Amino acid sequence: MSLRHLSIDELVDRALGGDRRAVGRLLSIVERGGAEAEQVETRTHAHGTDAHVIGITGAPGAGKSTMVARLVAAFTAASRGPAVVAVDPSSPLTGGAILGDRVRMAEVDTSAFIRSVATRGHSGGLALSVPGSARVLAAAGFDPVIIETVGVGQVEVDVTAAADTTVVVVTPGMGDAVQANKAGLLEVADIFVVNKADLPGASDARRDLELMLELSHVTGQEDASRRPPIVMVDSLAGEGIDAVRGAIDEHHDHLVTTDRLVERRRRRARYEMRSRAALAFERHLDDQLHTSEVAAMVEDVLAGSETPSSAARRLWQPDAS
Ligand SMILES: Nc1nc2c(ncn2[C@@H]2O[C@H](COP(=O)(O)OP(=O)(O)OP(=O)(O)O)[C@@H](O)[C@H]2O)c(=O)[nH]1
Ligand SMILES: [Mg+2]
Repeated sequence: MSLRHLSIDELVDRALGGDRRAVGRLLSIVERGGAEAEQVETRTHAHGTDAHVIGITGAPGAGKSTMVARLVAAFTAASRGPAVVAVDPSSPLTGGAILGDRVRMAEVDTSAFIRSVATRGHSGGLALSVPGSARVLAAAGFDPVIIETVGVGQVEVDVTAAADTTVVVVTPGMGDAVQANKAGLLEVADIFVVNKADLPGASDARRDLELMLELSHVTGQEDASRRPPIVMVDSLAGEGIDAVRGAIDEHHDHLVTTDRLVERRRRRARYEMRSRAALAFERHLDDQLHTSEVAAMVEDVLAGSETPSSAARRLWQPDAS
């Protein structure tokens, strides 16, 4: 039966009841954004707020998907089981290679819900749609919700800001740990994974991370009461996956017992509100740029009768003189 004729309210009712196809449709709506996405949000945001949102990030090819496939299998289904949102820079459209190529779907807990979102063709909206998608999945009863993103650039850091627990994956060789540091991933990491620990140089990667953590400890991390653990993993063989799971659970307990979970979610809400307001304002500005008023301001700036700064101020504060 097709779900196309259903209203958003009906889709939400079905999704909350565990209908996976309805969940899929809602995710498509959230990914498109706009008024319908907001309607979905209104109906779902109060549900599933207990779900643990886990961000997994790292360089392209670090083995994130392979590890996530293993992790999904390791998470015993508490309710409807885990869900994954994979932000996939390489897939042309959704439905590209999602989980690691060598860990076959058959090995993965079939109760998991896997969603791939392509970054290609997205401009800024992705960082906003991913937290929304995570909320839909949580509302539908999936727990934990795992978000996989490539750890380069601002969008990815934005997306990891949507997580309760952030796992940063590095690999032996090529100064991965140093790169992670440069990309600002050291501060956001709650747990480090040295994946591909079967390859030479794994202990060097571990030592690099320890050194950098030592240094950043001096300059001060967000949560000084806790040093992020470093877990050695071979995702192909499935070694170390239980330890990653253990570290994730330990971090969740830490957040709960120290009241940091609510503080993190407060910060997240603030951040998401800011991102949404900024995007809406950018769109508003872009529309403005095509009006005759702005064309006249451009001429004034060119003629030297108005400075760019004062013209800009008139753009965002049209009522100010
Ligand atoms: N030797 C070894 N290879 C691994 C391990 N984990 C993953 N790989 C391989 O590394 C390659 C990349 O794995 P993916 O899981 O697709 O990596 P990814 O980080 O998800 O890649 P992107 O999503 O494209 O950034 C694949 O060929 C994997 O088989 C590991 O623990 N050891
Ligand atoms: Mg991947």
